Amino acid sequence: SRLPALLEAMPKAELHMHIEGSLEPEMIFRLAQRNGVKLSYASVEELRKAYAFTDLQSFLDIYYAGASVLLTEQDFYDMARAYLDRAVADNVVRSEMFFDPQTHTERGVAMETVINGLHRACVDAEREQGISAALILCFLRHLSEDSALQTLEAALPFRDRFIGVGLDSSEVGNPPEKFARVFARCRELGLHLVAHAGEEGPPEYVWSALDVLHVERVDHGVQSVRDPALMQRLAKDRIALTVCPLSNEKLCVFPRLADHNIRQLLDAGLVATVNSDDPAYFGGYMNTNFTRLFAEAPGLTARHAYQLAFNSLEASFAERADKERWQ
Ligand code: ES4
Ligand code: ZN
Repeated sequence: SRLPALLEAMPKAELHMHIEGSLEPEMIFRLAQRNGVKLSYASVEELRKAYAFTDLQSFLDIYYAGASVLLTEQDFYDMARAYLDRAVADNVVRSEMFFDPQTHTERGVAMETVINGLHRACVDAEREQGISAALILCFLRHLSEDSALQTLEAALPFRDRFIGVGLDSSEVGNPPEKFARVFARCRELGLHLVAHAGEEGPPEYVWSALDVLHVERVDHGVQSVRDPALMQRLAKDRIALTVCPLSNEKLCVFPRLADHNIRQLLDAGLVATVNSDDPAYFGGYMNTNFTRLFAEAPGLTARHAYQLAFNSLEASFAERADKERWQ
């Protein structure tokens, strides 16, 4: 049987996607019009032409501009329902979606608007389409730890509507230890902990995500191959890496998809997974990440495909009974 058909049909979990990164240019323009928000791009085509990134920061500038059209609870609901529809089509049975409250609260949108819209989309998609969906609140690492602590306080009335916290945005110069206190507080609260580390940043940032923040998974983590002792640690503790192939290509973390190191990670016994990161910006959703990776990166086999899907379910924060049902 054909490998692409297997990749598409496998039940899988998505563990690393930013819901604001699922806003397609068409929806950005539709919401801008609905809300009377002025965009600095004249058309969908002009906006899409700006999606030529050289590094993480060049992407983030455009990503935050796109998110500025989100104002009402219905906007957040519509965005998340559109993504979850798309995930179901790719046989995603579980999705853990990142959201960036500070991107919205800094513009005057209430925390409750953000969380209620996203949560209602998760509940409705679960009921109508059977996908299991959960939310992970991310702190923006280019902002201060005090801002992160205030964000956590503002989100605590909705503690039952997110399962964990993460750390995203500009990595280099903003190491995990900058957020030691807020992560310690989240740990006391029993929240799951993840952080972006080793996307553009050095292996030292992966070490401090593990040893200072006590994260359960590392988002990206692909720079870990530069440190053999770190590779051993990740393998020994079965810390999952949520790898995003098309993202890494678009942000020039690897020159070409063919140069991606995910096979090296898998063959070293690490719990690597495949994810879409910001699918509207990076050229595709889950199945496109799988099919392009397997078409272009050398040496990936059906065994690797099975391992990646298995890893994604294993590394998810879903209930054990759900995991056993999916595997
Ligand atoms: C992100 Cl690819 C990536 N890296 C760090 N932060 C992000 N936020 C949205 N996408
Ligand atoms: Zn990410």
